[in-house]
Amino acid sequence: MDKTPLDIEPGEIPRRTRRSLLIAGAAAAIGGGLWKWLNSWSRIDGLNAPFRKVLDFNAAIARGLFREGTRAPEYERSKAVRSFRRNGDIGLADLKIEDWRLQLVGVEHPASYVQYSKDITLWMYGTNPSTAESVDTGTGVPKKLVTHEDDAKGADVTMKPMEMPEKAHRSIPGLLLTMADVKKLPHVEMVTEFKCIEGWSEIVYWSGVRLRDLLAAFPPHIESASQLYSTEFVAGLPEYIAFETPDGQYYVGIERQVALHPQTLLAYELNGQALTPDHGAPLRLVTPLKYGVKQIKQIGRITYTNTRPRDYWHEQGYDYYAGL
Ligand SMILES: Nc1nc2c(c(=O)[nH]1)N[C@H]1C(S)=C(S)[C@@H](COP(=O)(O)O)O[C@H]1N2
Ligand SMILES: [Mo]
Repeated sequence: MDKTPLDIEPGEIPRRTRRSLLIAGAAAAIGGGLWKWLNSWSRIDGLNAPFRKVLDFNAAIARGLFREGTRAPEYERSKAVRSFRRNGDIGLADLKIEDWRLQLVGVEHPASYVQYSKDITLWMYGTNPSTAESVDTGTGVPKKLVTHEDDAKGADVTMKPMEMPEKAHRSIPGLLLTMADVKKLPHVEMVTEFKCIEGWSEIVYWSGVRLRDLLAAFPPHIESASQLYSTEFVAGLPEYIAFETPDGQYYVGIERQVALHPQTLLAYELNGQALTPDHGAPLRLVTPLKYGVKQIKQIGRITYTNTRPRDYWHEQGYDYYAGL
């Protein structure tokens, strides 16, 4: 497979490439961020991304990843825990996976994709009937359908019926991607240490796709992005990526450097098995560069943005960046 700029990882950049990346970075700076590299990237087949042209990833790598060449340690698969601890159930529901869509906001030329929707907020996520509030016929007491005695938070982790957000309706155009769309991106596996701010950590075996491959397949809207960029910044890439659960109850934001990092995944498997609802089915964020609070489970919406997104635990007083 041909190497694309996205395949280049910090630490394995050959000297010649490194020089051309630096030149590219300098060209971007000289051109006031307007320097654009025509990307003939065609690694992903079958994705309807006719405008995947500009993507200034060379400069992104030169300025961001390049400098931030840190990688979290990776482990042998045998070191991974067999049963990963569960913690935090805000915004989680037992979704019908076939009814799930990834809402993607901020792509360039959204209407050019088959996955285009004039208003992604109208998407209805179905939940499995088994998780609807069920009542013990004998006692009339509501049954907890999923409880995890051995969890960090014990029985606090439960599946609740999903309540969709109240709509003071503002329509948002964007894409509605299926799991099949996500799985067309290159599959990657990673065994890394997961750390929770509460003090526990476990080694976990994840599979999924790189977030930066999603960005490459569905490039951000460059005009609006580049307006806000001084020569300091990379044209064509948003400063932040915002994530929300389908019901909007849990939400996080991460910076561009983290979004582009090769160990930042949209994970759909844990120990080689599809994620369970309590671990964030069907798709969650995994990044060993951040504490667990940022690793949002059950993603419903991803938004490319230059404005720092809302963040659930930051609003509760925690550090926004939650970096390790
Ligand atoms: N939707 C959602 N994602 C979430 C949380 C949550 O409450 N809701 N909690 C976070 C916290 S604090 C941690 S430690 C991890 C735990 O992930 P796990 O349950 O798969 O171990 O999920 C993170 N992602
Ligand atoms: Mo956590």
